Amino acid sequence: MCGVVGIVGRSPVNLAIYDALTVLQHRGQDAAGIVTCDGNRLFARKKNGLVRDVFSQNHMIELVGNYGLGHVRYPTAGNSSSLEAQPFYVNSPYGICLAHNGNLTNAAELSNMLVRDDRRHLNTGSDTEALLNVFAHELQTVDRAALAADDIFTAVRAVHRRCRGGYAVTALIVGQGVVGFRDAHGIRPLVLGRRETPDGREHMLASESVALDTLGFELVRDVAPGEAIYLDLNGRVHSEMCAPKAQLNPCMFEFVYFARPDSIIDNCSVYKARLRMGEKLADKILREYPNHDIDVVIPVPDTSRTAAMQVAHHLGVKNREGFMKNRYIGRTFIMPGQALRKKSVRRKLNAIDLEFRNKNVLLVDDSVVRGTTSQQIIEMAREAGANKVYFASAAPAVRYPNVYGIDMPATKELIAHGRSTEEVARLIGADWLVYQDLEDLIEAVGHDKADIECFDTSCFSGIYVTGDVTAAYLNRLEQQRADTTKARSNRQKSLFDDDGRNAVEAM
Ligand code: PIN
Repeated sequence: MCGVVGIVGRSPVNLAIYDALTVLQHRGQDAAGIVTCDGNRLFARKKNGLVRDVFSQNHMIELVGNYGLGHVRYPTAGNSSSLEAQPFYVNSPYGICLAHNGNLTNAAELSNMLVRDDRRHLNTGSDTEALLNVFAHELQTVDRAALAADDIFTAVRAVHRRCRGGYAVTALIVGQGVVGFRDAHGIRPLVLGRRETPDGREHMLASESVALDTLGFELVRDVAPGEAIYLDLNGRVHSEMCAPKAQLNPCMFEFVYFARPDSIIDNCSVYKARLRMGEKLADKILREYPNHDIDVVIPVPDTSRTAAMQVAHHLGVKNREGFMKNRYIGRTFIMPGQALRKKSVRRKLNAIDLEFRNKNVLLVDDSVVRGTTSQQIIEMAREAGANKVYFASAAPAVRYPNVYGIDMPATKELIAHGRSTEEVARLIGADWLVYQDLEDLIEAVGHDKADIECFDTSCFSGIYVTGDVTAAYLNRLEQQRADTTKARSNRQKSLFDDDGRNAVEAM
């Protein structure tokens, strides 16, 4: 997962983009980048690391210009080199930069075609570079110095024809403005906002509405699936539907875990959706265990707190904080000659024994992916003196790989793949385990807005809304993910290993 932002302002946009990236930091902690444009010159800074570490005062001073883009990266298979930090740039035509959240499922075929037929040069294995080159190639056919909105929309139409998968994109065209578009299934989120300034109206495109709130932009609306928005340098907004048969299928995992609870995605409050997930989960617990003996509900920090609160309320039992998170956890130093330390939840979380001693506790987490966190948490609860330890997941069992931009482990590492709920409960050491039902999750999220008819629920259901995900593609992905896991564990063997709050690790 990644976060994107694009702003056309009336004064320098560097600080606004920086602030937006810090608010979107939860969407990716691997690399950050900003590109700004002043007249015909582009200014850029991008590097691996957190936003606060990538940009110094000096870098910020150099990012001049009234329009620009920003990106935070969450590494997906094979792109954690700083060469692949975004935004990407091509000098022809016009000078185009592009930042992308998502994953193209036909990146390999697309890259071959770009090199073989379109004579484009690709320098990395990144699908973002492929997407940018498709966009640039299509704009190349325009035979005039200044682009019209229609020229841009024609190029976006071609992008939708050629690219498959989930993508939310912001692009900057030198001398023209900023363009944003979302794939025809609306899998990845993108919102449009505006604010009035003494110098005139400014517009912003961002992955999540929380970035707009923080900067004093009002949320205008979500970019529709298949729609393109072009923000020109005179403060005008042009928009057009660029994909036939577009239909909204937002990614369910945004609501379950990734998005900030204070964001509104496709007109649905993430916070409210998580409250309803808690209510539905409580109903299921009552159905399956009408005579339960739970004394206390304890969330696994942080995401699950909202759902856990409602689980407790609906069960009519106490809701307590039982685990404290170390907010300042830093690197894991591995000294020469020492054995590699197992990544441990204990470095991050500490149990408040009093809340567990002699009690039957229900632990609530947003999801169970590998099951390693759940297993360690349950062990900690028992060591803290819990009598019985039950576990509830606000999401259904994760059994299939995500191909639309969420970096999940290889299928065989998903604890629920090919296993029943009872088998998973046994493996993680729970007295019993309850997963949210998929229909309940869909109702919990779809509640606010009747026109979200469908979701991308692939990692729970194995159904891929783009219809192009073949067994061969999944096999290739499995291989890549297994290689990435291997490469990561080799990286950990190096002397200094960055161990910040990393979503990859959390998954
Ligand atoms: C982490 C949210 N959440 C915790 C991410 C762990 C699955 N994991 C998904 C649970 S946070 S595991 O609250 O945002 O920090 O099942 O793969 O071990």
